[in-house]
Amino acid sequence: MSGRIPKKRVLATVAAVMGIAAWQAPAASASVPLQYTTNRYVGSAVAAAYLASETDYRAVLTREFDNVTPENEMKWGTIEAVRGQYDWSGADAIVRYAQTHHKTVRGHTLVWHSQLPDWVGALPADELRRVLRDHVTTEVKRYKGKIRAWDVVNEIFNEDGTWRDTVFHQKLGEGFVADVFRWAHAADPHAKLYINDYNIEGINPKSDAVYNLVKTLRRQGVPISGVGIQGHLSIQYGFPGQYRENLARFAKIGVETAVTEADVRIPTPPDAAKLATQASYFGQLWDGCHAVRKCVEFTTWGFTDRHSWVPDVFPGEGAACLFDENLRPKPAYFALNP
Ligand code: 9MR
Repeated sequence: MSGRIPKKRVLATVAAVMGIAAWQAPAASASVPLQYTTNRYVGSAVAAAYLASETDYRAVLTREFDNVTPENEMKWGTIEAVRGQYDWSGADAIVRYAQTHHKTVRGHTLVWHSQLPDWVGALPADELRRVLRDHVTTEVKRYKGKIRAWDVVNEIFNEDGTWRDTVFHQKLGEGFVADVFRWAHAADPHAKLYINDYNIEGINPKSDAVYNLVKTLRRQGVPISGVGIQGHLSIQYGFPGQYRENLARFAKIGVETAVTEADVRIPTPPDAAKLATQASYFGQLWDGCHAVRKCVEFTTWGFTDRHSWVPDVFPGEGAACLFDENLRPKPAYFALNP
């Protein structure tokens, strides 16, 4: 993340030059928004609907973060649910918001087995390949110059490191990955291009598979710039082992890393002890990213417990975000911004 000066340091320097006493955070209330405390991009997933309808949601997002990731608006199932009928409205609204507020955008996601329209899955191999090339090219070109980084392929491996059985893998073979990176690069040569997955925070068979694939693709000259580590954690399962070592090994082979979807779910109801454990997990994710060269971004999967995918998918768990339902910062927030 060369070239970016920590904004907190800039503020301190300005204060020093002006003869103002060094800035001090009041106890338990950080008055410097998170985005100004770090030289990493700090982002959140965002939903266009809430951005339009909830003033307080929009205000906290604008204040705290300098990157946004559309939570669902750029997925194939959203933009082309019916073949040939495009709906860019949500994606356009988020990109417009980002441009107006000088925030970067992480595009999410071009190729994913989930939220994939049925018509795509039904195509024969040769047509699927053509349609996939069109899809990647059309979407990347539409936002050319406006997306800092794309999650090009999402969740292509199983937990044991074998390839996930998707229509793309079944019909096109492993080569579809190199193809989509090349098409995306041709459509926007300046965008960073990532592979993204969950349960690859630590060193394990799945992160080994990502590591080996990235090494191979780099050797073949495929334009892949980074690895997105989603960071969906639960306080029930312990913090992933060898997280920093994992980030470091990717840096060593020349690719960026980003924490792309961090949240830490807890069995509900939350209490002080659970929130403290959650804060420690968030802190470890954040600190590890800051400790490793080339970990350039820390993005959370939503910022408020008011809107989170967790309770829908994990009944009995929730409260996974940095801010509570009323947009009050939780202990986890103060672990990142003391
Ligand atoms: O948060 C997203 C939720 O609103 C959608 O219903 C869901 C669809 O599968 O996708 C969620 O986001 C996922 C992301 O796109 C990829 N990594 C896992 C995220 C949580 O499921």
